[in-house]
Amino acid sequence: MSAAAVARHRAVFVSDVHLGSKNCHAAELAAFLDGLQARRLYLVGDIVDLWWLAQRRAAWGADQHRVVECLHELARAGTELIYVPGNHDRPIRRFCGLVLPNMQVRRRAIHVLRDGRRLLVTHGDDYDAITHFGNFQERFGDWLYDRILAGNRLTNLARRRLGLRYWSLADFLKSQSGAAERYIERFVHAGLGDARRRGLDGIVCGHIHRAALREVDGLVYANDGDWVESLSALAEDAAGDLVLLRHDGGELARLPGRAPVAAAPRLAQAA
Ligand SMILES: [Mn+2]
Repeated sequence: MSAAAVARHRAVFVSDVHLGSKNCHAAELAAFLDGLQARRLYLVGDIVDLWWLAQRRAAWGADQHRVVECLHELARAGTELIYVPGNHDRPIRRFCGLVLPNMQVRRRAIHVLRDGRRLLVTHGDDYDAITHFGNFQERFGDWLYDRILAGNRLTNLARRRLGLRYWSLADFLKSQSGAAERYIERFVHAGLGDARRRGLDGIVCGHIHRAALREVDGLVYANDGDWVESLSALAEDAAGDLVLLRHDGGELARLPGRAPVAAAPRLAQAA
């Protein structure tokens, strides 16, 4: 029996790694992946930061190599890798539908929990259009973010002149407190609305660099966080509980799985 078949976790979700950017904690991620036993590993977008890799300042050394190696090792050990690209690795969306042994690229996925509930797995940038409104500062921040993500050379030049090494949405949100909370709530509800419209029981996403695990109106909202600041991942353990994990294995939050629905009593056979 392969290691993955007797895994501790039914599934693990990781996003917003930003591999290639100076802000990625690649060593911690490699250590986390090294000890991982999972049947399935979802890479929920912004895994490789292609915007950074396109620049000479890209950070790519032994730790970054080790992350890629760990992913290969997991696939070899039988873990099924499902890559759902985000906005920093958007070009990889061209490969959506690609299925390799133990590796798939999907625009979005559905994860079925042990208790049968089905969760939408998507990066979350699809909700930008819904969440991006509000006061001027928010709009300016979003505009700046989009320009940077778009790799606009003039913006990058301006950014360098201003001494901004990396414009972080998380930092921006923190600097806004009240606006940040409103932004996050809009994001949560946009995601949950999408899941509900698809007839699903919740969502697993990333993108906003805010780890979270909670139930809202009977739906699951899980954000696996990032490897820039929170260094967190989401897991469904062997018992079917959802767990928000810190890189060192510490537990940030837990949402117990539901008792499986009892089989409906058999109807008496007509005589
Ligand atoms: Mn993103």
